Amino acid sequence: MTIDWDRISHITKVDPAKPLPSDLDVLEGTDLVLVGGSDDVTEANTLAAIRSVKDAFPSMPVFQEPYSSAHVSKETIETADSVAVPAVYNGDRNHFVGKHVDLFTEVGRKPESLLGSGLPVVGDLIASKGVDAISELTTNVIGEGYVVQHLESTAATTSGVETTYTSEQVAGAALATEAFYGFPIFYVEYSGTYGGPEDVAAAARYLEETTLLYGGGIDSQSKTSEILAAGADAVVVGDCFHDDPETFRETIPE
Ligand code: 1GP
Repeated sequence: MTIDWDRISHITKVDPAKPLPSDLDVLEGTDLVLVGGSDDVTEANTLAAIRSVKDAFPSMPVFQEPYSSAHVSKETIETADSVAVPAVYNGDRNHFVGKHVDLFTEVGRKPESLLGSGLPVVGDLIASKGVDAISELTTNVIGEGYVVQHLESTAATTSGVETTYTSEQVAGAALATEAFYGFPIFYVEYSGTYGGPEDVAAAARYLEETTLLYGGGIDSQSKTSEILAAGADAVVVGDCFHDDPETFRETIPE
């Protein structure tokens, strides 16, 4: 599925470890669903959440956002429209390099039986289906440049974030994303609290090709509007989707 980012201004973050609201119709006004959380996520609950959303809204773009290669399988890659993997600029090394190498190592894993056989490095998939199968899979895996700006969040703890960035540094990370790393998404993450428009405005100055997302504490239409007016392409709404579907409806832009 090709995503037309110009048509996407509201994204729902569905935590696969939390129960879904009884009525999924609440998702009607959202433009894209990201399936991911920071606690108790598994490959199985991720797949179940992706399928529930796809069953209710077959044309809804659904991305998986894993925090470990253990959440990613051939099935999740094939069921989700994309697998968006966070690269946390202000996190520890594991969250900018380590987990990514783990993930791609997993995808192209060399089977035990071929070790030491003198054969070139081949993975399970290459062995069974050829190199094209690997490139098909990796096409659906994209990077998201992240800055995690709320130190009290689980996202900060799990990604080894000890200091937040100044708006100037956020702008620098945005520029690095656009001009150097080439991730298609830059994400200002305030998970659990509202961070206001400052970082978004700082980042937006440098982003032309890159999609700018903001998430954290969005619980009203005025917050959505403030963030979009500051230059974000879309807001990401998480907590209130699970906790308060009525408030969630109010976050959808008109
Ligand atoms: C979390 O950015 C998202 O990853 C959304 O944040 O849960 O605070 O809405 P909230």
